Amino acid sequence: MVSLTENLVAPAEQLTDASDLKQYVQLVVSTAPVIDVHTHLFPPEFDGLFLHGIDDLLNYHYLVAEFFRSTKLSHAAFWKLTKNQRADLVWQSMFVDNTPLSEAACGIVCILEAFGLDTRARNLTEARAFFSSQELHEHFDRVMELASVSDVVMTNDPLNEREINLWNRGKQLDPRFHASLRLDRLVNEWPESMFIPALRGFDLDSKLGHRAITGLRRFLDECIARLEPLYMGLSLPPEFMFPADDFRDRLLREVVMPTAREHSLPLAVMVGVRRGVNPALRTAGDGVGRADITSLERMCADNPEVRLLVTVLSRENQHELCVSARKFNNLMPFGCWWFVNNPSIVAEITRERLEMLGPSFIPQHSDACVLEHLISKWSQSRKVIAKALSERYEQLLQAGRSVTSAEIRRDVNRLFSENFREWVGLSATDGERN
Ligand code: RAT
Ligand code: ZN
Repeated sequence: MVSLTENLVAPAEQLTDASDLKQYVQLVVSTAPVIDVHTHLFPPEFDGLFLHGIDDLLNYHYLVAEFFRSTKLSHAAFWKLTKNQRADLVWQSMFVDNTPLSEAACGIVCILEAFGLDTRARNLTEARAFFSSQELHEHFDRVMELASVSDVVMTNDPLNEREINLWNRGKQLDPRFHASLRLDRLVNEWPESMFIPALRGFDLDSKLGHRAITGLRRFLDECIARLEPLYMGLSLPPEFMFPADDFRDRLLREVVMPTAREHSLPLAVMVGVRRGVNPALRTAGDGVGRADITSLERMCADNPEVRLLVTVLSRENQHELCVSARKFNNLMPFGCWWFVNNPSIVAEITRERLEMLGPSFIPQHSDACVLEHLISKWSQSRKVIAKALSERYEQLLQAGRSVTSAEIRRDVNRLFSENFREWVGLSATDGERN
């Protein structure tokens, strides 16, 4: 990982030439270590959950959704195939019979290229041989290095028995991995969620009586003690309202927010996903809807001592979110999520955030599901962020203020790491929470 302190330009040197400035910003942004604040990755020791290699990459739901636009195969027939058979089909259709023009497809090309593999291969023989010959831990280190990712935040579902069993094995976690406690099922699916085995023994009742609330608080306390998450997380549908007369509202007010306050744990809210729009697509079947940002504002106003990390899925909500962040300094916008993680939209969102919030936001997360996504997603994001940032510095220059190389590095460090570290209380030296 190239250090940002590397003395390529003297720290106090003012960059007064627009093309030097652009080049320097590009260099700094392309190499700066980044904390990936929201992923679906697991460390290699989480057997079965650690996804990597060409077959997992080609089974990524972003690609699967697109594959069905160019095939006559039925969904049912596709899901009957093995993972490798599905990967073969996706490759043939999207990379051999068609040009991989989409962002998700182009990402695969970027990954193959990073490892010197044939991006025009007729089949997956070479790629499979390469990935299966890699020692997992070495490969993991290499990917982190190539992507210049210093830390990865996982998405950990405390109701997922398989995952909890892995945590219970008590293995030492790679210090670059951090947990986040995902509360979707608990909060969005009550009262059905009370029957999930992980919640047995917590004295629950469907109406959420006093004992149930105490039981759920105890459950979260225990999860926090075991996983030491950096934040709690929740995705929400576009129709989410706050306040509301429903179980979700009570769970938020009586369980989640008090837990956030007691443990000084931020809450990440990800708003605008319509789950299961086309169930036949399985994990690829979710859609998007425009959310009510005033509900988020009311959450911020009612809980001034809770730090919220917020991302919204609809392009139409992005500008409103910037305005809300200007009103509530307990709201930290983060990332360009899922359907808005496309260069054209990332460029637009990053520009408006820089214009409206300066360096006080978290520009991107990868949402990587498969290890090597870190390479493709960060490579693309860095290009777009560098461009947006250069434009701001150029504006400054034209307005009459040059910047120094040290200032550029400071800004990038803040955007890529420090804003998150400060928000969640993660120290830079030892990976420990403050
Ligand atoms: O972007 C994605 O991978 C989605 O499928 C979701 O996982 C989403 O990011 C989420 O965290 O709910
Ligand atoms: Zn996600």
